[in-house]
Amino acid sequence: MSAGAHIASGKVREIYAVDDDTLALVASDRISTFDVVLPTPIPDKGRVLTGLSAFWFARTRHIVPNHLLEIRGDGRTLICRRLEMLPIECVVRGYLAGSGWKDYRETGAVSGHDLPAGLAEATRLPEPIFTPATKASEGHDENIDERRARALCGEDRYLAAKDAALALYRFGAAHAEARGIILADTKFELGVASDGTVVLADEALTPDSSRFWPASAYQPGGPQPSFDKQFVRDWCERTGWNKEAPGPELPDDVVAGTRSRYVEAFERLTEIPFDDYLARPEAVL
Ligand code: Q0N
Repeated sequence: MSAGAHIASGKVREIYAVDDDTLALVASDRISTFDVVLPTPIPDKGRVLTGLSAFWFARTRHIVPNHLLEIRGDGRTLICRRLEMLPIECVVRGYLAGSGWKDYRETGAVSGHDLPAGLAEATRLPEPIFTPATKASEGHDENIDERRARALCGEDRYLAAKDAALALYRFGAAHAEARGIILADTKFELGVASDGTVVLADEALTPDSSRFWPASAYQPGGPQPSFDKQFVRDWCERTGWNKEAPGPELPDDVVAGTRSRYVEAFERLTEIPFDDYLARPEAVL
């Protein structure tokens, strides 16, 4: 790896400094479910997420510039431009799920968006909504209203981030829907370049930053199966695990089944054989 200081760790990714202006984002094969990182890796999961992110970065630069400079030959490392990060998570929801569904059920609104009464879980919203959240260093992000988000970012940066996030979601959701995948919601992180431009950072439109649902199973009125993680979740449920760390070791068939779901998401969305990506990661650019 490009030697350099370790800047940040997520549950499943690491960021290193390459130089003052440049970072290396490295995606591991770790998987988390029910908020716990499992002890068994899913081979190539980090490459699937890295390849998908790079694919979207290459195809959305007309919407908003992004931090990607280069994809490494290992398929799991993105070399990125260093930015001043905005202090909010830019979440866009096209469907009522997760904390959006929870907030709606409790209050009738999500991040200050009053929604029609009587919506069922997993309903498609009339229009996608921007539901910014705080960046919690531990525990769960909290949805915040537009006033708080604007105060945290500054007016101009907030509006640029909101417009970019909504346009990126619409682009990704339309692309995915045409390939049988519902992009229920997604989280973007944006930053500001030295010239003041708002720039897309982090990973984008991956199964780790989004809810991917198989369109073939879509049935509003309850929770939807996750395209990538349902197989792992179902197996974990059957073991009777209490969902506290440490999680269970996964058997080989669950590892293989989960890997093939990640690879299927990659191939459906990119229309590139995953083996071509492994041989030549720049194939997604
Ligand atoms: C940055 N994060 C949080 C681990 C990583 N381009 C950038 N410039 C400056 N800082 C960052 C980026 C990027 N990307 C982003 N920390 C620093 C991202 N976390 C999320 C969880 O996993």
